[in-house]
Amino acid sequence: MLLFLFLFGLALGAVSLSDDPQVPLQQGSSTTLWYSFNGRFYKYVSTKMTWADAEMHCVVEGANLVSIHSLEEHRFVRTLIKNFDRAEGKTWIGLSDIHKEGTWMWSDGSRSNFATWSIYQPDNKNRVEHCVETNHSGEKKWNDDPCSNTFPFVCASRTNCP
Ligand SMILES: [Ca+2]
Ligand SMILES: [Ca+2]
Repeated sequence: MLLFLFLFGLALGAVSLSDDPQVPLQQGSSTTLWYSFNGRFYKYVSTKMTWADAEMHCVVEGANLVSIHSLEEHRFVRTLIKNFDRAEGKTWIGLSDIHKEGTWMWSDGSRSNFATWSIYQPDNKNRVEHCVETNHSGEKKWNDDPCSNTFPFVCASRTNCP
């Protein structure tokens, strides 16, 4: 298993991401670099897309929009984004309630067992907010937004085990 992950990492050209936001990451073309964290691989894409187009972009590369399952993973994703976007702008993640209002699902099919919403969110404003961005407001947490908005996004490989 470890050998597999190692080879998988090599195949993706994965590099380690420092947890320290002050330490610059090894940077390069965001279309080729994947970063590893706890056995999964993550990529920031700076091109602004709708939530669905962002998801399809990730799927073509064998991934999905990122699912986040712990505070540590949330911090890792925030650091990854910050490394490419110093302004820490709004960025799509893989959470949505587009299938059923108020029922939050990750696009990679993983269980929704963690959330870090900004205050007063999710609010389903004007009843049209079904897709989730991170780096909302000063808190840099999550907010539901119209899926047709265009933001940069983070892809991640799927989890291997249920
Ligand atoms: Ca909604
Ligand atoms: Ca909202």
